[in-house]
Amino acid sequence: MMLGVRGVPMAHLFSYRFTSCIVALIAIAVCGSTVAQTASTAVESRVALTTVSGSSPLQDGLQVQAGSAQIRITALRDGILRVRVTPGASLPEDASWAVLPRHRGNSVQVQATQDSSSVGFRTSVLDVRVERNPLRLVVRDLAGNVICADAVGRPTEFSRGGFTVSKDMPSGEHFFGLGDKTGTFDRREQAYTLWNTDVGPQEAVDPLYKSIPFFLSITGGRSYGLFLDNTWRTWFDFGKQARDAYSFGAEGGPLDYYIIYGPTPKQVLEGYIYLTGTPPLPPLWSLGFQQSRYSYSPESQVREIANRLRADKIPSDVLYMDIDYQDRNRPFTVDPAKFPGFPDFVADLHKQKFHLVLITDLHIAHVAGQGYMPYDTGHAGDHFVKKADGSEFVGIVWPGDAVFPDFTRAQTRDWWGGLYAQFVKDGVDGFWNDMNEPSVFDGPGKTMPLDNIHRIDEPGFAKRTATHAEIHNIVGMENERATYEGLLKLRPNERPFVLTRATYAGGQRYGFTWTGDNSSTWNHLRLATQMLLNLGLSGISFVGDDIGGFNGSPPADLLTRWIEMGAFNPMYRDHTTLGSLPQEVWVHGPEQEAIRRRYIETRYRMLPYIYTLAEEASRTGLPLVRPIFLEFPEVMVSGFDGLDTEFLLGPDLLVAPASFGEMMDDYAVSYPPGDWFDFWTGQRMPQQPVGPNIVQIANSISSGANTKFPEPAKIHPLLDTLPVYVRGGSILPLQPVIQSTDDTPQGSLELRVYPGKNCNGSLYLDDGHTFDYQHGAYLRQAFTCSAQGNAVSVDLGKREGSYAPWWKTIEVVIYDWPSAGAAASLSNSASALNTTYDASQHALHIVIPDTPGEERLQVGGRTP
Ligand code: MIG
Repeated sequence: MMLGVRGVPMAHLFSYRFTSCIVALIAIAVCGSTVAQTASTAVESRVALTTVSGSSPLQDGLQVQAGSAQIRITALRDGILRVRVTPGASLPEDASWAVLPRHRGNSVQVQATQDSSSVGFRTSVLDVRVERNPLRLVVRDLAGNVICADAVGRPTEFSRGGFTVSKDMPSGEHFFGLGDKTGTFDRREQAYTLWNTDVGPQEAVDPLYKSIPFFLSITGGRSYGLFLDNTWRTWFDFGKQARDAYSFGAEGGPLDYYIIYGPTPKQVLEGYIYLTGTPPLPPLWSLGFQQSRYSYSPESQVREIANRLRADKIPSDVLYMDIDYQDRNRPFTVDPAKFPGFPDFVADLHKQKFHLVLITDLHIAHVAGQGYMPYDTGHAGDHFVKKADGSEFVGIVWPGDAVFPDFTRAQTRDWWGGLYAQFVKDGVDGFWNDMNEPSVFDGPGKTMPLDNIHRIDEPGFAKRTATHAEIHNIVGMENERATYEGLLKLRPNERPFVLTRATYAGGQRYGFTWTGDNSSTWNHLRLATQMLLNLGLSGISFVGDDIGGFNGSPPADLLTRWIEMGAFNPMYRDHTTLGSLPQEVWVHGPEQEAIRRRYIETRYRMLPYIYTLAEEASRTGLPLVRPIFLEFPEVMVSGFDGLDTEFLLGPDLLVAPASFGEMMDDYAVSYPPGDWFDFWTGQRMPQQPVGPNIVQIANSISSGANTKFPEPAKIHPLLDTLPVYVRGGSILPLQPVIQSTDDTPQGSLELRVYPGKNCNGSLYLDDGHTFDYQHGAYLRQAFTCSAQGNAVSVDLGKREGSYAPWWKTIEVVIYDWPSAGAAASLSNSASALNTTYDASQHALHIVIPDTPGEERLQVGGRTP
């Protein structure tokens, strides 16, 4: 067998030509005329890895021979294994678009093990064995629990240039991740294809815009992650075909995967982020409310929207302009008739404290000799993707005939980044990279031909050409990267804001993504939650969905509910399609608008908490919206209940909408372990059973016991209330309402203290848009609280960093306070403090002077 690029069998590079004929495993020659030219390299038999024929220990792992095939298993960290398998003699090129080079090169020493039936090694947390016959890779923890094991009777197999790997799937195993797929939250019993695709509003369509070949597996109290670092068309089948095994594979490219051990889901995610990187800290304004539509145009319409947002006192930060601001849909132009005096217009928006985001699609209009700079310079610099015959590939998209930058070349990304110079000069704040699957209206499968030629010219990679089949899934990510890096160059001390539709594993390093073209239906609102959660579990923290739905026009109640939900999502953007009804906050009249305004105001009140989460994400990669099991892994031990509508914003806020928002039925909230308080009323929620879980029911049935499970308290759905709860033991920083993040809040910083176990909170602040925080210009402070007898004390930690706060006073609000009686004092001063009591909220308010040093607030008299 002859190997082509990156160890890919040559046959595969042409295999797309065979899609219309049935390819027999060995007898490829039945497939018709194109075979002749490849037959000399294509006749390739199936290779299955069935028995170990030799092995040699490595400092950091193990190399195994299985006939002609090789397996190399190495430990990057004690809990992260890399598994590379090749059907031939040598491993493919060791390069990756996803994994950070400095971490891919990491290794730990292992201790070799072997016995008559297996050969393997141990790290400080894992026991790795390759069973000799039949060959199976089995990974256990040191207590002997199987973490991840090749499926019995289903050997790893190469055929037709691709491969299939199968793993055992215990009955209690659940799967998450793979980005924002439609369908259920848990991926079990579903199968998915990863192939970036521009698709419409269907509810269960697959594949979608992104390819993130990483999933998180949870079985009871143990979890691990598996990341298949392969950019080709890949697939995952979590027990749809087989009852007791899951499998994954690709149609080409290297078999190169990572097993990331937990045992908690958070540890798995931390390991995946270690491999693929953290997101940048976004500008604060990008966490404000964003108003978009396809398309606000001309200029007067954008101004009307801006004026109305301010007149109606809808706090808001961002306006978007979609493709119609452009001249004949040509990227990097502005239609001079619709937007005369563009820089003045941008300056006016800034005066109103708005930030402007422009769409800039990757398809460059194919217009030679018309003075269209992006085409002229791109063509002169040879920056466009080629057809197999070497000529510039032209496909039809919005501008008509278009060409496509070859983002796998560093110099092309540089050139692309430079295209933003004029917009940056005009003061445009952020950019939106759409259509980058890439979408090509007249191309096969609505993209470009798979034998189109990309050129890889990138540190860490061999300089070579690659087919579109190999590069397709990373076009979106490299497009966003080119934009991000270009903006950094143009404005070195401004944090770029980039929003992309398509991406690959590691795409979090360059900015935001959204879930694409959803619809204005209740089901799409429901779907959004699991899609955002799974994106977060796939390493992408900064995510959003089109609030109100893209396709169609939402009825009043649906838009209101969606705006309520969006207040608790990372990105908060109202967006809709061409020709739909107006979808701004004020449509449907003042009553609906009042509810919506209250949620947007709440969002702005919560910004200190949300921004603190954003900064945490930039260091850890932890998502802002989290499934309950991420913070409370113990809930998975008693059996996953399929809950897919509740979620946490950070560690402390539980959002609990009805499963089906259009239904009027009362419903029960499942509270995670511990105490919970109503965010709106301050009431402590009665300790209540979470509803019988399946294990409990099964036990009671099998024991013949006539157990009566206590009825959980029910919530009656009300349009103006989205149920939100706060963890007892949290301290939330809030601020007064502002109309834009450009405003300085007036008044006190508010610290809401909810006494309880493990009571803590923190606050991060900086100027919100530059990189000065990297040189000390930030503010960080940690808080704890404790309750002893009838007293509560709140400890404010020593403040870190040199950034000056906007507040002079801090209003501490202690919840769960039973009556007005209280005596409060600060450890650094002898005088008693005034307190006020809010009986309806059971909350005691105490205003203290701002203090950068350590300080303890002591409050006594907590008697019923
Ligand atoms: O084919 O730019 O998902 O958000 O408004 C439609 C117009 C192209 C698709 C994006 C959508 C955007 C729209 N775009």
